[in-house]
Amino acid sequence: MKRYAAAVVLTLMVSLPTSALAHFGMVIPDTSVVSQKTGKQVDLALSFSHPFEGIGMPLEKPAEFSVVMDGHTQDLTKTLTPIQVMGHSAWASSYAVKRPGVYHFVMTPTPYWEPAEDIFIIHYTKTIVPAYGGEEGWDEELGLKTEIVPLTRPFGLYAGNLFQGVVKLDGKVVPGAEVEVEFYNRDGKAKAANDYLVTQVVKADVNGIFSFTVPTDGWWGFSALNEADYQLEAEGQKKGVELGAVLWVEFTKWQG
Ligand SMILES: [Cu+2]
Repeated sequence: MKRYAAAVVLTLMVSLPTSALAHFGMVIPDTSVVSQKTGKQVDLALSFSHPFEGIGMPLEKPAEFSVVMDGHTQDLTKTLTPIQVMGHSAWASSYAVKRPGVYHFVMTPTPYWEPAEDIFIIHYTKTIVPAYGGEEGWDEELGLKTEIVPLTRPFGLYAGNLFQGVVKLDGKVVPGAEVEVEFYNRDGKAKAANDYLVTQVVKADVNGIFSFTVPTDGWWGFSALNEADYQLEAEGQKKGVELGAVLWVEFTKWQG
């Protein structure tokens, strides 16, 4: 019996893809740019998922969901309604954009207890949507606990563009920060020839700056991971907390 159990554990370890560990907070709007053509309404889906593999996890109602424009924050937490994303509980919000500008949508989830990794996970997740030609403020730092501040304008991007950002934790740059990158494989058409191709990894330089060339069109998530300087309690014990700074960016196919 014992040998059988050991064999089962070994099999699980061997077959568990490395990517099974790459969770991503997700904030995905139905349009990456608001214009007269799209109309003023932006519908957003908030989830906690494995975006390439299409495997969902339950997302409790976020502690906060807000939109920041030109330094002003508007709390949208009350607008959240339950939906399903990848077969798990997720949240929807809707926002009417009335003025030109750059709108930063930010989700602060409640801590997610992950027994498989023996840690809590909190992914501060944002996406940045410009409206009616507005462009000021795309590089704004919001002052989140941890945050990717874009160095490349995070909209109006082509597939094949280089994307750069700065990883910040408590307002300070994080030299050598690890950034996981994953494609939102919404229609499931993308296939990974091996597990390393599900989640790609880059490291920030000494100034906390990371660079990634995006190979194809669609939504791409960048997730900078750091360990919190505090612990939370689970199963009667103090446990570590993984803080993720996640940014979702859409890249568009070249036309012509
Ligand atoms: Cu997971």
